[in-house]
Amino acid sequence: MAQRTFSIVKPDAVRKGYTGAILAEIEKAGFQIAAIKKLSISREQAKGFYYIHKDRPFFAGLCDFMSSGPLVLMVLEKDNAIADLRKLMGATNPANAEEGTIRKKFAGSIQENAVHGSDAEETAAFEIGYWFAGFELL
Ligand code: 3AN
Repeated sequence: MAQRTFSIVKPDAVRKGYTGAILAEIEKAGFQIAAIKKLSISREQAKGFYYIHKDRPFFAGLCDFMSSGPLVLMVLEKDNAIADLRKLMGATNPANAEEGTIRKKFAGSIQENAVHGSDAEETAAFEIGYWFAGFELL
């Protein structure tokens, strides 16, 4: 059965004009875009989204970065969507990302790493609900 995951084209990739190319990679890999929107988020909204990382040393910088410009929020659907998107994204640090992955192609650094993808079913449910209202997912 199709599974849903949550993804972001982060501000670095939007700024560099990679949105379309990243969406093309995602669709080529068999994902359906169930919902999508482009917006700028506040630092407070970024803090709530990344709350799980609140004690990490990179938290403040990460929230500044995520609120530094527009981003593209998406709900993606396919069989095994969560694991398959993580594979397509590549390692958090683009220096360690495999050839052919989105981060290898488009990410600049461990922080400005072009895309986000949920890491588990519970996080996907939280993240989808954080950014999308029920009526946007009909
Ligand atoms: P992923 O996005 O691969 O699941 P997480 O969940 O460990 O990685 O980290 C969330 C986000 O925090 C990353 N996408 C990246 O933007 C940022 N990040 C993670 N580790 C670091 C780090 N060591 N230094 C700076 N930013 C980091």
